[in-house]
Amino acid sequence: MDKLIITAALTGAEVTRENQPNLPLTPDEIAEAAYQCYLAGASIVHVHARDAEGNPTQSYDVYKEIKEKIEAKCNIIFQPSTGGAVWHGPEERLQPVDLKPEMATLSAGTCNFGPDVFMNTEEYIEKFATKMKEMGVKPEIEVFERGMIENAKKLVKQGLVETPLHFDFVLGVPGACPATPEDLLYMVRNIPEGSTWTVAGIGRHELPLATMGIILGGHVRVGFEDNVYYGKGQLAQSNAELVERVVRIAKELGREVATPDEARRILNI
Ligand code: KMH
Ligand code: ZN
Repeated sequence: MDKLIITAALTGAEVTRENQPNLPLTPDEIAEAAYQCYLAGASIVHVHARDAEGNPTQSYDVYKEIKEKIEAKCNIIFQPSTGGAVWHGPEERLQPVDLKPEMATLSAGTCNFGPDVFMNTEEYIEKFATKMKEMGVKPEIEVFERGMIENAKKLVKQGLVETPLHFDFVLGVPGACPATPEDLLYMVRNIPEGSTWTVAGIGRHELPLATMGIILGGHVRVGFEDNVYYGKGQLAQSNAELVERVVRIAKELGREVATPDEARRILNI
């Protein structure tokens, strides 16, 4: 079994300081949170930028500042979001890909997202994949519903993404696929052979699905984007605290944790 890649999803687009007082928002805060997660054992950092008011932005300049600040501290893999917030348009969302990051997210279909719709038409998906291919960016294929795996397979047939694919199963978003163990197994059984995958359970599902990911040979994403709690009614102190817990569980279960360079080798980047 490969070593465990832990992704820290630090900020997201939906979480606010009201939900989580220690949410990193500014480039300095995001870079410091990334560094603390790196020290804790994360090898990828999934980044959503915020503007000066703390609102989600897909601004090239803000992502550039964050990327440079993280790179000045450590060699964690920088993975910007191209999902942004539900109201961002496709051109806006694609901006961080111009930074030629090692990875970026590629959402593989449309779904309900709480009261909203997270729009990823066939046209968007192909456009995003094409741009990432042009820029040499490894896509992490975000799967919120089972059919999105088929959309990813179509991209392979079209030559728009290279194999082996890397998936992130985001399970438990209200309005999309639930986060039961059966749901995760169903996803894992339907991806192309040789693919790698990570799992991000939303809210209280984060820890049980992370544990499943460790056992099944997948990888794990945790962080305030997905879950702001450490336990029922108890807010986590930091993103790093959530990473540290995954590292402890992995050790107890006999799974070693990957460094960023080991993660690069596992993901072929
Ligand atoms: N904020 C969600 C609507 C991604 O980062 O690629 C989309 C999202 C996915 O978070
Ligand atoms: Zn995200």
